[in-house]
Amino acid sequence: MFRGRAEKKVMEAGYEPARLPPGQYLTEKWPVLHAGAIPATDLATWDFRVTGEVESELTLSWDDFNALPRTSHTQDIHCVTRWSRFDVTFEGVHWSALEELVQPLPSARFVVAHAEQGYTANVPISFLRDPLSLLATHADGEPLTPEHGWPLRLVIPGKYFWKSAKWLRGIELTASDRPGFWERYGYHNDADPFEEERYAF
Ligand SMILES: Nc1nc2c(c(=O)[nH]1)N[C@H]1C(S)=C(S)[C@@H](COP(=O)(O)O)O[C@H]1N2
Ligand SMILES: [Mo]
Repeated sequence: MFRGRAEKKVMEAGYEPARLPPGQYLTEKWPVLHAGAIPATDLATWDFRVTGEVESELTLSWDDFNALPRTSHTQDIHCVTRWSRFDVTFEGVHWSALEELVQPLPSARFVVAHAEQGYTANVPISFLRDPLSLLATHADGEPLTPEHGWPLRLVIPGKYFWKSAKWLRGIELTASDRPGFWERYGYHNDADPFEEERYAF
């Protein structure tokens, strides 16, 4: 069976070649990618909001957020610019802890993640409920660095990494799907790396 150079490298590193989505290459380093500048964050004024199709909207301070139950898990990340990194361990709060507090309405079917400076990303609510999703404060055992989204980033499994908003400030539940920042620029709404859903056209 033909294997390209990227797959060969994955095998040489001791992984199943099928673990690498088509058109991607494996990187050991963790590249930094975002639009705009790294925001300056003051934890004293930072807050996190859950809004939209919920029984009760919620605003949490940094201390409130860190009092929520925590979990961690390991997964692969895939950027649409073609790098993939395997086995990144994220630690933070799972959406289920927030869902209990806000109680989504039956109309809540989609999510808009809101980050600093107006960055947004949209997913169906099922991706937030996925056991591998996370509102992450740590990666690989350390607090997130500013360039990787400190103090809080979203981690959405099974999608290109642009859905995983860095510098996350809120989750909005919506009844209908609303394209986020990259989706409005022509990136694919569904963004499944194994289907190579890179661009909408
Ligand atoms: N707030 C914000 N989050 C963002 C982005 C961005 O521009 N702004 N870029 C996305 C893209 S395209 C990728 S690949 C990942 C990169 O995360 P990293 O820099 O931690 O690797 O962040 C995503 N989250
Ligand atoms: Mo990306």
